[in-house]
Amino acid sequence: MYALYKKIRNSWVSSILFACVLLVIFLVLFYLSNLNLGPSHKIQSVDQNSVAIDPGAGIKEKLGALDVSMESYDEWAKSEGLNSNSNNNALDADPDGDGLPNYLEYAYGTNPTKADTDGDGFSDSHEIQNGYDPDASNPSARAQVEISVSKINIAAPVIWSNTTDSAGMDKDLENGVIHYYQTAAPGQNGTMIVSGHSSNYVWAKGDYNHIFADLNNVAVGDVITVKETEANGRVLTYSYKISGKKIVSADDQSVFDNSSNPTLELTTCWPIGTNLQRLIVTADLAQ
Ligand SMILES: [Ca+2]
Ligand SMILES: [Ca+2]
Ligand SMILES: [Ca+2]
Repeated sequence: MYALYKKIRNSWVSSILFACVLLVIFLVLFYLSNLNLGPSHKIQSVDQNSVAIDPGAGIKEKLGALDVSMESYDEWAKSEGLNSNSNNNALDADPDGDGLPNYLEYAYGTNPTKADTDGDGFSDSHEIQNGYDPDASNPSARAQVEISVSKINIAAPVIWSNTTDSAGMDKDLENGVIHYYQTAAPGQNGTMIVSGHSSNYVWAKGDYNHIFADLNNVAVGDVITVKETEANGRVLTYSYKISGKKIVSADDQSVFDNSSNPTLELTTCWPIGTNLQRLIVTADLAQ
């Protein structure tokens, strides 16, 4: 009888021990499955083929507000053959009818009397609205974009990602943060989504594996600066003011809602070391 009791007891103890071991293994696997496996960009794919942008509408309205390094407007207008006595010389005139007023032709260094400055088949305004360089003959040339948040000492190149494929984005994230595929271009109406790592595998390549690790330390009112350099040397600087910060679930599709105003959204995986949620920081273009 005692032997039977002992056997049953032992089998109960063994079962409980076995269950505990299974539970520990499960917990370890669960933890590992969430640890660094989801690079920060791993938000679900989005269809934003129809980002509606009015030419120049998202860019600061006044030339004086544009932080562009260049010669004076009058000198430029003269060199471009705009007659100073005609209406064509006005800042908001559009003599070539390409949708870009002169002050934006000036800012981007494009030709105010030619709709397609670089002759690549796409008009100046079309290229700018879609984030292409309007003065580079290669039709797929992009401006160089950098993002900085001085509050948390971040500065990184923004890579124009051409895919929502995870492996492709991972590759792009080795070289900086990524401009999420088919979201708005800098300064333009719509939501420009920029994703970066808050953490990654210790063996992961690249210098930007923790670039957004301090993103939670920003506050409403802090400034995010986006600097865009065209191939012709024109530099345009946009200041976005942080308007909000939130944490959402990893599959929350509202992060892809497209604003009608120029908006910047920074995203990263959260909490650090997991891909369970996303930290989202939104900012509006300072006018
Ligand atoms: Ca024009
Ligand atoms: Ca033009
Ligand atoms: Ca063009």
